[in-house]
Amino acid sequence: MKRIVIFILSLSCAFSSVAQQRPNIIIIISDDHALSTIGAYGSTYGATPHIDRIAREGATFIHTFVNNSICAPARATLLTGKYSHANGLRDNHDEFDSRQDIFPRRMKNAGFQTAWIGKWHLKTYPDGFDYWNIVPGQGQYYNPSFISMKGDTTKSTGYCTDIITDQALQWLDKRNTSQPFCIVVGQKAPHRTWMPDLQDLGKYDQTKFPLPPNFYDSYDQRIAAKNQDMNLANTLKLGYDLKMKSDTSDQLNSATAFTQRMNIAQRKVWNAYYDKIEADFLQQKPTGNALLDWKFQRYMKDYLSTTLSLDRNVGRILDYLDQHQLAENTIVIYTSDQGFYMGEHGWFDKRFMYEESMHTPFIVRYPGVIKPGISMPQLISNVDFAPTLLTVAGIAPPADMQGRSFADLFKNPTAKFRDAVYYHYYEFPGEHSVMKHFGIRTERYKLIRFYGEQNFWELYDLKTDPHEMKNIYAQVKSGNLVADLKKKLKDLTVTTNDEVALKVLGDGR
Ligand code: SGN
Ligand code: CA
Repeated sequence: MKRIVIFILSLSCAFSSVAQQRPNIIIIISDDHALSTIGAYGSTYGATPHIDRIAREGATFIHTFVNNSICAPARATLLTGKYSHANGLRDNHDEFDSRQDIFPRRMKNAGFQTAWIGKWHLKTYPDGFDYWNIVPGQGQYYNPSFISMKGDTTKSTGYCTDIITDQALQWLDKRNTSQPFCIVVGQKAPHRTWMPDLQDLGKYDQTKFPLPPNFYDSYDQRIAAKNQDMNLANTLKLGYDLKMKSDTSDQLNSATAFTQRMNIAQRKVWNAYYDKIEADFLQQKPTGNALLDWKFQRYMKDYLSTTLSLDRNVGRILDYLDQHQLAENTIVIYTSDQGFYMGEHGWFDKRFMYEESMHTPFIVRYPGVIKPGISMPQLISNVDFAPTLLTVAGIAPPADMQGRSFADLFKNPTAKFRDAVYYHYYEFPGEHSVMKHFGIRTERYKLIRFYGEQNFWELYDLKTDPHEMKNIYAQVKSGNLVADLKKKLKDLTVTTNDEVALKVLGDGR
């Protein structure tokens, strides 16, 4: 008996010393964070010093793409390492089956302490975590509610980005320090309707934002782009989006809705700021392109102000790691569920396979493994995140995960990875009216197949046309380039077993 006890004790000591060596993992995933507004990706607006710090101390993957640029599907892919058609989450209306094989459950089973805090947005509750505390649906910016593991909902007081971070840090405080941990911090910001923290109101009031070069786009040769409902000119509302009380043009408008959840003190500061903006607007009465420019400027100010708190809270997490001697043995990842349009093509929102929304930030700090400050050019897909995370945790990814681990790139930053990434968007008809499409992006080209009521191809040469304004498909369709890209696309639909795409391609239309 004594011998057995000693054996078990020595085994558990061995396990815990292995556990000590395994890195902790923190994944901060924001919602709709456009690369164009992040310093590490070239933005000059100074909104992201702490995210930029992760980049300075780690690696910035400059070609990371999502396989379906919309929230819930991107989160399902992060969890499962599978494409939307394989994990069942094609659009925001689908329900996620949380009992399926997700990387955090594998980590939990291997001795990691796991948690998901903040925005989850998968309809069903999390399963397979040690701990979770999530905001319902999209969550609220002010005094947000949280759903606990017991299933009850509690309203908190304060600003959501702060509170989600508070909760993450509290969980870290209470965790069992004999185990490595993996925590996902799901921030709501900077999702529509871009409500900044009170302390950040007005921070960009002196900034005049230049229009993106393709702000005025006539959508020539691009039917789906022409038919969308996500443009600043018509879709973006003065009331609903830009908080102007005098806009009563649509049912959704309620500048009062913004302040509904606020307490008196919060509402007072909020109204004082926006009432002044509105008074100025009503005096100027801009029309035509001047009105469009005014909308663009306000959109940029609200959005960037919202990212100030997001970044500040990234800084709080980094500080916590420093103060608790955890920085050296913790991998920190900053990413977003997808990218966002900041006026490119005249748009906000995401969904399209064009660069601004398909592209997502992925910045990782891994002390002692990743050389600080490196820029990684390889094509990465968000389907690769889960197998990579398992690999760095010392767990073999299961064979049916469709993504591939890129953990080797951390040590060998010049190694080759993918030659193409795959994409498929399904939510049509739906909010913002973006037609269904799938396709591939290679280092230089992007081939897109729109299908459904209308069927057509688009092809972009990203080297000569980085803003994706010239669909060259009709010009070059019979050449070798298109034949090669179509073959690559077909191969990916076969290897990923995307039956819907295969059927569309099989139709030969
Ligand atoms: C909400 C937004 C949309 C946005 C979707 C999806 N409308 O419905 O503009 O495209 O979320 O966003 S809002 O009126 O509620 O703001 S996602 O990031 O969750 O996929
Ligand atoms: Ca999102």
